[in-house]
Amino acid sequence: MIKKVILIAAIVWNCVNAANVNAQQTETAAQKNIVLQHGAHRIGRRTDADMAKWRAYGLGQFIHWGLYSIPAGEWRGQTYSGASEWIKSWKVVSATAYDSLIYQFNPTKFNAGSWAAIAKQMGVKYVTITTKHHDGFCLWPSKYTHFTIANSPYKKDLIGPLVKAYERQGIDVILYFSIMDWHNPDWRYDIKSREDSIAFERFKQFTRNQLLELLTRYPTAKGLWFDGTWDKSWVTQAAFADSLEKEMRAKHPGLIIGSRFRADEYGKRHFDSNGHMMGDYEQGWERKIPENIEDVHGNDWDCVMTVPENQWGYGKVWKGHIKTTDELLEMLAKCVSLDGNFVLNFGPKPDGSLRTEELNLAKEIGEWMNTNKEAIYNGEYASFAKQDWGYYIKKTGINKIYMLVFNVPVSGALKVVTPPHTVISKAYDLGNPAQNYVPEETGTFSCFIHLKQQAFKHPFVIVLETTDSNKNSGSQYQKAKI
Ligand code: FHN
Repeated sequence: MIKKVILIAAIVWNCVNAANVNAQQTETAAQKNIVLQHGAHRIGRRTDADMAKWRAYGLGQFIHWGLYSIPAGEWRGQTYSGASEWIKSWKVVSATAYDSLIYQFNPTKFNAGSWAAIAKQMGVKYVTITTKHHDGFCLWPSKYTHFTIANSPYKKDLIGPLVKAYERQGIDVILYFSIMDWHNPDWRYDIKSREDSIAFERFKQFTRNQLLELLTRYPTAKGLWFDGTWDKSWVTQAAFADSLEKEMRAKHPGLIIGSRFRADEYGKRHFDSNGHMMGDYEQGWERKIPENIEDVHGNDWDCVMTVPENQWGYGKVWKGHIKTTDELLEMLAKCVSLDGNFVLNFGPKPDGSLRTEELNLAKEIGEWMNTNKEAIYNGEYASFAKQDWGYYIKKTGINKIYMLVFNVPVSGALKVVTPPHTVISKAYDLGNPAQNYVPEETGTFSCFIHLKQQAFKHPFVIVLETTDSNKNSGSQYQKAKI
């Protein structure tokens, strides 16, 4: 039965993933005016300091760690495709066999300080850690279930040391929590009988207890990152989820919660039946990035990304295309240029060490960030017409525009079209400020920046210092009369 339910959940998950959440918004944005008790409680962005800090992060790290790191995508000598953290839902593994992995989980090489130092060197400003994934195994010693780290050979809390170590490095912590819980006998995919309903009521209380427990134990965490909220059982709990959200926010002022937590009374997730985003930022950008600023509808958002195609927990074999450092940097640049954050996933091994590929990526991203972080932190959408060479990022309060260059044209000439009344007063390399460029004017509000070399090993950043001007389109540049 449990297997069947898990399988259905897996199918639903795939469908949910396939559907573009953003399209959902466009559909509902016909500005209906449905009276909702449990829809969005705020229209537009949050304006407080906690959210401003979140918005400025730029780069984040995701950590998926749990029992699934032991089989790591393999069972009885066979390798399976699909995300390794979903192995319990596959036909090949029995629930008992999976849950018994708790007796093997002993991450003796785990060192919170060294994970945090790696993240710091990478330039990460926030980390999202799985406290409990869909399998229900808790990395903290929860009072409300035996299925926790306390009953593994390791015995000790993992979340506490991680929170401390990351915060010591100046990195904010967000706690990931899956509502869907394959271990809890009271969890249901759907509620079809009175028994289901009674069991699910118990499950709701269990969920509430665990969430309040997390906020009590780790009061410095900045937010909760919800997952596994697509099941029919949960999307019909609008009143309960809304009241729980209010309770959590009252307990933890400033708490940041994304759009995945709850549905409105019509079962709409992320965006309510009037098309307004629920929660503090849009969580629909999983392994995809918006194309343009219209796609984000003025909302805060972050993109969570895997290194291989779809693998969050540790998998012994990474199949398919493995993203390179430069590809990931381009994703980071694109996200920040469209007012979002970029969060890269890591799947630690069961012994607590990190795989070499991830260590190398962290190192290389960190090296690039070391030179170019000024263009990423606090970065915003720049209102400059997009060009094929890369992305513009601006910063509020200073007259600087950053050109993040990923594709150098064979001509070596980077086209820049400025918004009217913006003039470039200075242009130079962020990594080498002595390297100045004199833009060649090609129109009233356009120019070429001529690069001085043709070959580049890595993406780079050119800074444009700008001033306002009254320059108008008179003189030599005139529109064709057609
Ligand atoms: O099913 C999970 C998946 O395993 C992973 O945790 C990702 C991370 O965003 N979230 C779910 C799918 O949306």
